[in-house]
Amino acid sequence: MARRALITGITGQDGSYLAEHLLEQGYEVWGLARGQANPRVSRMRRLLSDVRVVRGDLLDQGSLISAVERVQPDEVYNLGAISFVPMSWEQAELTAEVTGMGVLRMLEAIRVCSGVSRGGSSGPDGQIRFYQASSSEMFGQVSETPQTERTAFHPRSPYGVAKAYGHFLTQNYRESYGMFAVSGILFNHESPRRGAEFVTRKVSLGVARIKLGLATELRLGNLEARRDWGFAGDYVKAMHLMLRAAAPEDYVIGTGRMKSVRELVEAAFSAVGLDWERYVVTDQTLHRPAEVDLLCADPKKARVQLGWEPRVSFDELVAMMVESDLRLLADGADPHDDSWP
Ligand code: NAP
Ligand code: G4F
Repeated sequence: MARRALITGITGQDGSYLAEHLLEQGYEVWGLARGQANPRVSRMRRLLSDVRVVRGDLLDQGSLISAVERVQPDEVYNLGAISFVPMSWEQAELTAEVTGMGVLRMLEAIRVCSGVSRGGSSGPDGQIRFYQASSSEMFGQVSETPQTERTAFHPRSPYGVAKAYGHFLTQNYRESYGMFAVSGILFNHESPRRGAEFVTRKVSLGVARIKLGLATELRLGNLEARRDWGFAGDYVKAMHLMLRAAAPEDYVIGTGRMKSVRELVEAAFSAVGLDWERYVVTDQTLHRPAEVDLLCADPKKARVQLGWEPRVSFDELVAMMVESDLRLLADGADPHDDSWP
């Protein structure tokens, strides 16, 4: 019988790539979707017609219990979150509820539905395996570079704090109840399906608009921040490998290479033969109350234990995103609502 996966955050970037990957592996894939008329559900259904949808919300414990009871999953991937860091200062309580407490509600739904009590559960094969989408934002003001599974957390945003809560809680349910519950500490990963609010997509869309004569400038915040950027399609494979591993462990997932926002901008403009300095305007209002200056993964454990390695390079990723946005805009699509290549 096919394995069954339940994915929260199915309408997001990672949910779409993970669903594609699991369908290719022969899984029956269910996506948890919220809202009575969420337009992102229709967008997801157009791309992924084989995904089955179950209604639920990370703010609503009962809905998660009902979803787990209905789907009877072998694996649950908790990707749902308020994931945009600046929004977490504006709506800190909502971020804590969805990104932090949502993890507790999902773990409780699994615990209650599997009848797991303290001191261990019925054994590894009867268990629902749980993946938590932890984030390199938990490292925040980093104490060492590169960051490993053992690097201390010093989150710099309400989002990072909420993710740290979810991370420790996942570890705690593993230790308290013997659950197969793991966290992937993923560094920034991007794609043509990335939300337009994140810097890589903002840049690829901005470059495409300028190239097509639809805009004359691109306003950005801190150009000196450095990130370890990879391709989302590579990273979802690591999530799956973590849940198929022999033992439940946490892993850092990234490329091990850092680039600045300035280098990102240079690469994106040069992909269409333009000089970025003629178009980019820096805007103080886009700077953050507390910045994470540099994030760089040490993904050695994932390479050695899971056999996972990123395939798409930074330059390939930037070119892929710019080309995709050029096509999208040339076709007249509006990247803010209905456009997933
Ligand atoms: P994304 O595109 O922003 O997707 C977020 C998803 O969360 C959407 O499907 C959204 O659904 C869902 N969601 C929001 N509020 C919800 C609620 N109350 N109940 C249920 N679902 C809710 O994020 P992503 O880039 O795919 O990232 C996936 C996960 O990985 C997130 O947890 C993120 O924090 C984490 N992460 C991402 C990165 C990265 O670089 N991409 C790195 C590290 C960790 P709606 O359509 O209903 O809004
Ligand atoms: O693309 P960003 O908004 O991503 P950020 O804050 O690193 O968060 C992403 O990655 C995390 C993993 O580390 C995830 F957990 C999280 O969910 C999300 O997916 O910003 C990247 C950098 C920041 O330093 C920001 O200050 O780009 C800088 N930046 C400069 N100008 C900008 C802009 N970011 C945005 N969004 N918009 C700008 O105009």
